[in-house]
Amino acid sequence: MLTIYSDDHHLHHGRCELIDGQLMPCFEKPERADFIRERVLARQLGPIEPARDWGLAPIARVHDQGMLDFLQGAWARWAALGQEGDLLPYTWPTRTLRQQKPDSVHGQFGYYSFDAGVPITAGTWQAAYSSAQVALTAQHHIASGATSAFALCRPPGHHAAADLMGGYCYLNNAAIAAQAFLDQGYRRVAILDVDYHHGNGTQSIFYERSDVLFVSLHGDPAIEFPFFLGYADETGAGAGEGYNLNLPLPAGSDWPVWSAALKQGCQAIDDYQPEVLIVSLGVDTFELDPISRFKLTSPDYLKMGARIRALNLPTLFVMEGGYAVEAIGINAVNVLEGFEQ
Ligand code: Q9C
Ligand code: ZN
Repeated sequence: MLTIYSDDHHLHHGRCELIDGQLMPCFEKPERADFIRERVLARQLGPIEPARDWGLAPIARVHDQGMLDFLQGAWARWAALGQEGDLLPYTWPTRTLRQQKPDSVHGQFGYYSFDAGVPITAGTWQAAYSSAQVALTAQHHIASGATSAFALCRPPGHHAAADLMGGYCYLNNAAIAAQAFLDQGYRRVAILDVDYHHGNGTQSIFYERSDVLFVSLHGDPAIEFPFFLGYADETGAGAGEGYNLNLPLPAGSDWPVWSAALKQGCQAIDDYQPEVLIVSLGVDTFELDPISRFKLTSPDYLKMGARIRALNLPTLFVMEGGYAVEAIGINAVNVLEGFEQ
């Protein structure tokens, strides 16, 4: 399988996030993609090619121009104020507050984010832009006839909505790729999100549309991030009614529980008869993941890949989460190897 990769992800390295009342080093760090790349090489999965530059237009097909302008320009505005530490949002326009964009960089960051897990550093825009180009380059290979491709994206994307960043995500790589397929003439795209966390951004982008089926397996939002979306009764709206399937699972879910939900999700995808499948590939379902509560083992990821292959669809894998860095390469590449066998 072909892997698309850009070194630009190193340009994004946030310092800290707030967890359990403590400032901790960011879990979403450059080593994640480095370990995956090393595993792709070690297992001889296939060639690794650089991203091509498809410009901003395919990104702007999904994201709000105001948010893109903010993300692109935020660091320069912050640095012009004499600041050097990471830019982090800390106030949001929630209930009782006005839903309008303020003038200041902090006010605008709150306007375009839903949590504090999105540090902006000097290189964040370039890294996020290149991550989207990685997804678009892999998308191009599939549209050109490849049956599979791996977009080794970092930073991840599935929590990012059209005009909101959050959950370590800035640009929604999977959604940008899905929209690119549609803009190139595809009529039905399925997205299977296997990251431990609900893909709230992806869901929201396509919630009222029938041309993208979104299926997500994730920790029950009643007890898990992102808390405010991802429940089973979210089935789509308007023209999108029936094209959103959430499969929330309890803490402690292991392969028997998880794979039963995968079977249900795959049935829905099969029924939809898509022309292409995008897998939002998070491996934070791993038993040793430091911020998650599922119990998948490394061999389980081989079975996951095999089950996805049985859908018999051209398949674009887009990297999302996974924070047990020593195992992230093994687990992510196991999915790809399980798919190929
Ligand atoms: N105490 C992705 O996997 N915060 N994002 C968790 C745990 C947010 C995860 C805090 C987790 C976001 C792409
Ligand atoms: Zn996740």
